[in-house]
Formats: sequence, structure tokens, C-alpha cells
Amino acid sequence: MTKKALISGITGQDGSYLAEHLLGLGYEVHGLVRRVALEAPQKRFGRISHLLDDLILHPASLESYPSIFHVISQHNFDECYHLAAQSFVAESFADGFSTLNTNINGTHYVLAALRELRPKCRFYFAGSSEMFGNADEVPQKETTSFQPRSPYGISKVAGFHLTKNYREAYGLFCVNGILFNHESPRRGFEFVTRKTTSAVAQIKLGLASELRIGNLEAKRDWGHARDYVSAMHLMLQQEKPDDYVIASGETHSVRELCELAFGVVDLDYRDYVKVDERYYRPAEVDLLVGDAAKARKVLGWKLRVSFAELIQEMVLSDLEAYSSTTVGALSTAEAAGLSGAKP
Ligand code: NAP
Ligand code: F7E
Repeated sequence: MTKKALISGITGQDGSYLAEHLLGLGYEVHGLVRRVALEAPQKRFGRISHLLDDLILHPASLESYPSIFHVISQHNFDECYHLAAQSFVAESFADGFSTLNTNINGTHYVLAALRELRPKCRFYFAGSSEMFGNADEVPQKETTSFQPRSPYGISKVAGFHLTKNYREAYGLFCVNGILFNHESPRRGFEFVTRKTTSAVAQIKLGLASELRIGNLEAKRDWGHARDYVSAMHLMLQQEKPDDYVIASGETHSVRELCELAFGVVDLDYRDYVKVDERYYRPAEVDLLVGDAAKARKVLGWKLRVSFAELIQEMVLSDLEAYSSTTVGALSTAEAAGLSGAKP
């Protein structure tokens, strides 16, 4: 029988790759989408425009329990991937209240509706390496304690515990993926990888002259989003629900990212990158690197794309996009960080 999956956050980076992955496996794929002012489909659904004929989209918002309850009451879902969230750490400092509200209550609404209506539906929560924050061990694994450093990290710790509590208290099949940074040509422009690769493309094409950036010494464990969504699916196919770290096991600084990205087009980052303290965070996470040994062993999960391949793919994709006429239409905000808008 065809399996039915529900994805919240289907318009985001991970949602789009996961939808592709599940459609490829023969699933009937449903998505929750909220109404926004900009309804032009090519913009609004840019990441899933190539899939629209194959998806079933439902209007709902993480702010509204009735809207989530209604969608879940309509279909007998086998799997639910809860990816929707305010996902930008810097924004969580700017507006902690909305981030906590959306990320914590939104998660609770989905869990509560599943418990009420679809207790057999398997649930995936998009946990994050930001939960480790000021981690007390390197590399971080499933047993590492959480020391979050931002409202975003705090919201994900709460979501993690809600998910675990529904598993333990009500016997639902609930898993936490603890995913380290994952990127792609579909990454939002405000995140440091895409901010950098889009700037590199524009500088190379003569459309910009510099990249203003924050802390060059922060270190992250970066992988390709396509590799990471396959792990989400594997987690829901196990006999028992559990929590898993997904990471590349390598860490690189933002400086190395810049060096690599500018190097793809034979430029020296030192000629274009300007440190701008406006992009520093009130509390930084200095170093993250994950140990995905458990996922490799239990799930058979494998990382396929290296950091260098990922950054090259992103730079080349941005070069192609900015060379074409459509990109001329990208707004300054979308191309964030080249001068004005704070990412
Ligand atoms: P993303 O590109 O920012 O996508 C976020 C999604 O959430 C979008 O579809 C967005 O819809 C939706 N959303 C936000 N607020 C909503 C609301 N109030 N109601 C309904 N939908 C809402 O994020 P991503 O990179 O794909 O990440 C997916 C999930 O994994 C997030 O929970 C993120 O926190 C988590 N995560 C990401 C990473 C990473 O490195 N990418 C690592 C660990 C964990 P709109 O299109 O309407 O804005
Ligand atoms: O920052 C530093 C910044 O915004 C990475 C989200 O997907 O991954 C992501 O969160 C690092 C930080 O991602 C700039 O201070 C320097 O140390 O790309 P980012 P993030 O905060 O790690 C985790 C796992 C998630 O769960 C989140 O949803 O880069 N950095 N200069 C900068 N960052 C940005 N954005 N802009 C800069 O100019």
C-alpha cells in the first residue's frame, strides 16, 4: 500500500529535498504551507516548483493548533516529518519570543494532534547541533549534554524533550534527528554558506565588490542537505524509535569557507571579505563537530558529498543563476549581506 507522509516546512531547503526523496520512494507526499503575502508561485514555491504536480499541499500554520489538527484529521498519515521552524539563529536573538513560540508550541501542536488522531503515525523532529551550544565534549554525540547559546537552540532543546516525552509517556514512535549544518544551492541567502557563495558569484560577475561578514573564526560541521534528508527517512524505518546525530565529522572555519568559495573562481578572499561586527552574535557557538557513528552503524547512513564538493556546487549554481536573466530580478534582500541588509 502506498505510504502517506506529511511534511511541515516543505517549502524550505530540507522540505524540498525530503519531498523529492519520498516521491522517489513511491510515497504520497503531503505538505503544510502557511499563507504569506507574496503568493507568486515561482517565488513562493521556488524550491518545490518542479514537484507541485506531485504534491498535496494543505494550508496550515505552526501558530494555529486547529489548522494542524484539521489537516491531520483528513488523512491517515504513516509518517510525519516536522521540519517547519524559525530556523535562523541570528533572527532568534532579534525576536526570541516569536522563535520560541513557533518552534516550541508548533512542535507541541503537531505532537498533540498526532496523539489524538493518528497515534500510529511515526514522527520526526528536526533537532539541531545548536542544542549542544557551548559543548563540553568534542566531537558531539547523542550523549553529549545540551548547553544552548541562543533562543533558537533553546527552542530546539524544548522540541527535543517534547518529542522524547511523547515517546516515553504515550508510546508514540517519535525520533529526534540531531542534524549538524547542512547546505545546498537551495539554502536561504542569510546563512553564511549561501551568503558567501552568492557573493562570490556576484563579485566574479562584476555585480558586487565585497562581502561583509561576521566571525571568521567560528567553526562548523557542514554537509549536503540531500545526504541529510535521507537520514530522516531511515530513522523512521527502524524497529524502535531513537535519537541520532547526523554530521560529516569534519569542522571548518568561516575563514576556510571563504578561502574555498573564492578559490573556486580563482579569487583571493582577502581582497573582498570585510569583517563587520554587526554580524557578530550576542553569544556565539565557537566550535561544532559531530560524531555520526551511531547513524552509520544502526541506520547504514553514509555521507556522500564532501565539504569542498558542496561549496563548489553552491558557487557554480550561484554563478549560473546570477548569469541568467532571472537573477537580475533577485532583490537586494535575497542577495543579503553584500552591503546593506543584516543577514
Ligand atoms: P528553512 O529553509 O528555513 O525552512 C523552514 C520551513 O519552515 C519553511 O518551509 C517555512 O515556510 C516553514 N515555517 C517557518 N515558520 C512557519 C510557520 N509559522 N508556520 C508554518 N511553516 C513555517 O529551514 P531548513 O534549513 O530546511 O531546516 C529544516 C528544519 O531543520 C528546521 O526546523 C531547522 O530548524 C532544522 N535544522 C536545520 C539545519 C540546517 O543546517 N539546515 C540543521 C539542523 C536543524 P515558509 O516558506 O512559509 O517560510
Ligand atoms: O552561521 C558565523 C555565525 O547562520 C554559521 C541553521 O540551519 O545550522 C544553522 O545555524 C556560523 C555562525 O548557521 C556570518 O556566527 C560569520 O557561527 O550559517 P549560519 P548556524 O547559526 O550555524 C544549525 C545547525 C541550525 O539548526 C540552524 O537552523 O557562521 N558567521 N559571519 C555568519 N553567519 C551568518 N549567517 N552571516 C554572517 O555574516
